[in-house]
Amino acid sequence: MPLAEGNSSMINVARSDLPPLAEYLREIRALWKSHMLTNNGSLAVEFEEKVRRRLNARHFVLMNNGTSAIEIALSALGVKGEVVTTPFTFIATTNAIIRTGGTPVFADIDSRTFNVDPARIEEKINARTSAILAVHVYGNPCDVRRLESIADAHDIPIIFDSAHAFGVTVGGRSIFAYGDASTLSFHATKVLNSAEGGGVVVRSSRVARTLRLMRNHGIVSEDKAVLAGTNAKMTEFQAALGILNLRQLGRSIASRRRLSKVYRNQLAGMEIGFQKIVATSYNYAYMPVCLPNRKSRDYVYDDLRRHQINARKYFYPLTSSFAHVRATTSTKLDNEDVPIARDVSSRILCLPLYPTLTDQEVVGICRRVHQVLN
Ligand code: T4K
Repeated sequence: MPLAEGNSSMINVARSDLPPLAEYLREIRALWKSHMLTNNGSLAVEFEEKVRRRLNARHFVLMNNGTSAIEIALSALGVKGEVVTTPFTFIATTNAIIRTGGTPVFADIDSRTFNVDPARIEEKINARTSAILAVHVYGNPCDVRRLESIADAHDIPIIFDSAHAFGVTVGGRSIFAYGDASTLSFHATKVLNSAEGGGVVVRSSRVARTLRLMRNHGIVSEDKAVLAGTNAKMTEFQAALGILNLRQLGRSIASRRRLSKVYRNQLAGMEIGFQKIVATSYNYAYMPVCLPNRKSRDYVYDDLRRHQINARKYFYPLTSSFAHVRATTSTKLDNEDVPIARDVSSRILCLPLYPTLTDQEVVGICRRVHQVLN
């Protein structure tokens, strides 16, 4: 049975924003003259500067995706050894630590914000700790001040995986004003997308220089490379998409805000928990809900699937439970150590949320949830 009348197509958890095709063609037309498609072309430079200004950041280094951004940020900050982090995240966060030679050490999360709990982070810090890597889960800001002061007290860098958090502010300030580095993703499923893309915000000019070098093999001139970098450059086609999507971002977030409100109103009174949003200005990146238990979460997930609605269990399972992650951890890892993350992960479900979703579709999704739970 199609959910909304006249719309029998699949409803996915996300749907990429796209600008009008004619606008995109106009934006990329010059490429057919220049034939310069990548290697820090003019559209990439323009997109980088537009993002920097939008985030009010001192430095922003544009890259090819959010995963490279974390890996390169960790390398540029010289992170080696144990990295205290959250298991309630997309696997990219944890893999980036492992791929750069680090060892993830997992700290539990806060049951209301779903972000890593600073008190639990502090317990995990020891002489081998080289950094903190926290995630603004679903774009909801971490306790940035407390995490910064813990990092300062132990003289270690703090990196925020801000893949979900474009444009978010906390305490009236951009969340990108905090930390030694904040990484971004412009993946197709993100609030701001360039199909694939990402980058790193930093305050230090020295680190920004290193990031730029690392993004292009450490090349400084035709006959000189100075460090073992990689290729993390964005193409002109992606940058063009990013520029145009950035232009319509305000409208896109306004639609997300409206739809989130419809969800909250429709689901009110049910046995459903919502994330406690602590942002001053939020981007409504996801619509996570906590069902009463794992069984009901799975029932709702399966029922929605049968009705062509692809909600997603972000983030289940915890990254700490994957075998390749367990194999790298120095601490004897067991999810016993992160009981809140384990509980939230077993009950979480991200419902569809994207600007072109309609109010009627949201009402229909909530009606299904209601039917399953009652
Ligand atoms: N840190 C965090 C906290 C992250 O969440 C992520 C990525 C990263 C770091 C790494 O950033 P990137 O290296 O990816 O830039 C998706 C995304 O691929 C991933 O970017 C995202 N987090 C993660 C939470 O979700 P999947 O495997 O669930 O994606 P997929 O292909 O199932 O797509 C989900 C839905 O989105 C589809 O049902 C339809 C829609 N969609 C998908 C694509 C690919 C579109 O509308 N357009 C598209 O082009 O991982």
